Amino acid sequence: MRKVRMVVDVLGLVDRVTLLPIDAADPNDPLPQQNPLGKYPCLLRADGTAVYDSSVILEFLQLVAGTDRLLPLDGPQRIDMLTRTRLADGIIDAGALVIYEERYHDAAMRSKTWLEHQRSKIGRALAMFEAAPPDPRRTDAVSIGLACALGFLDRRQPVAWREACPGLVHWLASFARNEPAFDRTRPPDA
Ligand SMILES: N[C@@H](CCC(=O)N[C@@H](CS)C(=O)NCC(=O)O)C(=O)O
Repeated sequence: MRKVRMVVDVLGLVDRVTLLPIDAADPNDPLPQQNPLGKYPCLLRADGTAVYDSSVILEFLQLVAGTDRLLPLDGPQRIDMLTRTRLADGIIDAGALVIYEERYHDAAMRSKTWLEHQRSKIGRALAMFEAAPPDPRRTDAVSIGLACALGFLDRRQPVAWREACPGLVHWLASFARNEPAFDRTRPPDA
């Protein structure tokens, strides 16, 4: 997942992390043995133990890098930032449910109500970020999470967000100018 690749990049850990391909559709893929939920990203430590999900991996990588520059280790700001990181992650989670519904159900079997339910979550979360975007000059857990969520929406198109959120269009362009790790971690098909 791009968020973890960005965290690895901005914390200067590229030489210490090996990316392994996964195939979620392959029953012999080792991922479900590492993370019983069968979800990625999943980080394997040197001793073979697994760390997931992406937010926990971010905290682990901060510890490894000996910094708190992406997320404060304590204090009220930590709670605000964690909440906003979950809001950004939730955009991807709801977007993935839209995509899975469209991928795994024929058109006649799809639930319009379910799709609308998930799209409304994305819409409300985007509206909240549109009203109060992070500082695009700062790279932290929230801005990384939001940039990756918007990149995901651009790539997979579960909703058309750009027309509805001109402020976030501008925010993403500014953030990408300030943080080159965003472009460096662009998926090959994006
Ligand atoms: N909130 C989790 C989301 C993880 C997630 O849903 N990953 C997707 C890929 S983006 C996945 O593993 N999908 C396969 C599946 O759910 O079986 C995180 O941030 O790590």
